[in-house]
Amino acid sequence: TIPQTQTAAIVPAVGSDLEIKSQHPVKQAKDLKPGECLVHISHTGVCHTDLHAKQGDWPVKPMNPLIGGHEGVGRIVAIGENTPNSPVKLGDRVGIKWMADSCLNCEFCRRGFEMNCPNVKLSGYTVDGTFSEYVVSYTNHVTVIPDNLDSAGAASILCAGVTTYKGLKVSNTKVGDWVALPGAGGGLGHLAVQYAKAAGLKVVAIDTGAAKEKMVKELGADAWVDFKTSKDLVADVKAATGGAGPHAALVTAAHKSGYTQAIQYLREGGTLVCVGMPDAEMGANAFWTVFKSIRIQGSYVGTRQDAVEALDIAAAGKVKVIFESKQLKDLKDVYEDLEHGKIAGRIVLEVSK
Ligand code: 8ID
Ligand code: ZN
Repeated sequence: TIPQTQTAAIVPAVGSDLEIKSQHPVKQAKDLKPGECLVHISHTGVCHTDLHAKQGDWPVKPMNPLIGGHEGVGRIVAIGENTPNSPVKLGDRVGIKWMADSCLNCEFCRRGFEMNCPNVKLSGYTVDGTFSEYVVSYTNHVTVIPDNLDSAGAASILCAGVTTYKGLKVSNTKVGDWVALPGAGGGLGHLAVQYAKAAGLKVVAIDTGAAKEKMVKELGADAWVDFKTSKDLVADVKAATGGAGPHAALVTAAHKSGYTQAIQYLREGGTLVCVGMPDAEMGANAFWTVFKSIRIQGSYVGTRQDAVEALDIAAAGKVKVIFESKQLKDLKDVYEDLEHGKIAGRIVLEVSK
């Protein structure tokens, strides 16, 4: 049975403090529209994007009041009446990603740019997200979780995993190439390290602090550069790759400094994949971008298919989310730690049993 109320973490207004409400209403089965499903969330990851949403520091503003969260896993407990050809059924264990829904019929959806659909719904941004026990989602876009992947471990694949997997797909690299990963010790970055190794790439991990260094080395990074202690980061990254610089850089740093140096250390003909989203200029010099034939490529989450593939690779044991478990009520502290770069890997919240 579906309760009338639930616990949810709510941002009442842009930039204001988070409130944990225990009496938040649950949308009942009879009120679901066709194509909607109600998911009972067991686990959700916390992404730096959720912090951007809480702070309202992006040029595209979130709705408020807002329930954030877009790395959720749970069971479908209801499906809207008159939902045609639902690809999922009651009881299925599914994931909710940033892209909660898209029309599937416009030019962008047809071309595999679902995230750019003019009618896209963004979980935890333009529709309520996974920081609540029950969330309304959409049958066409929820992702079935492979049986041999546990929910806590699967959650962060839905954003951090999909996004870095897709970013590497568009990085124009092949087996044996070097990729630099500024932000390697964070939620996205530590999965980028693993997807890159699974793809046969050599990795220069760039981040700061002993905990992140230890983690990325254990995950297979071939070289490490600490961006805070390095005296000449560009020289150190080039040296790590035998002098010529990496073939690609996938930037998941949430600060523009992660971008500025990438153009400088990239190898001629290299690709800069932009994933981290500070609202800032990234400082690409026109002369060097041309002179070195650099390609600059934005990469925004991934499609439904990218989500299936990213989960399959995790289910095959090639990629594992490194996370610490916390509760929904701890979300405030998690945001603080994220803001100060204190989290190596991810935090995954246990929302319900
Ligand atoms: O679709 C997308 N493109 C997408 C999807 C999901 C998230 C983009 N994002 C964005 C988020 O909105 C955020 O801006 O990617 C960024 C990173 O998200 P995250 O991995 O969830 O954040 P984190 O766990 O805080 O990791 C960021 C890491 O960057 C390091 C920090 O130390 C931290 O470990 N870092 C920073 I800040 N500046 C750096 C620098 N100059 C740096 N590492 C290397 N060099
Ligand atoms: Zn995210």
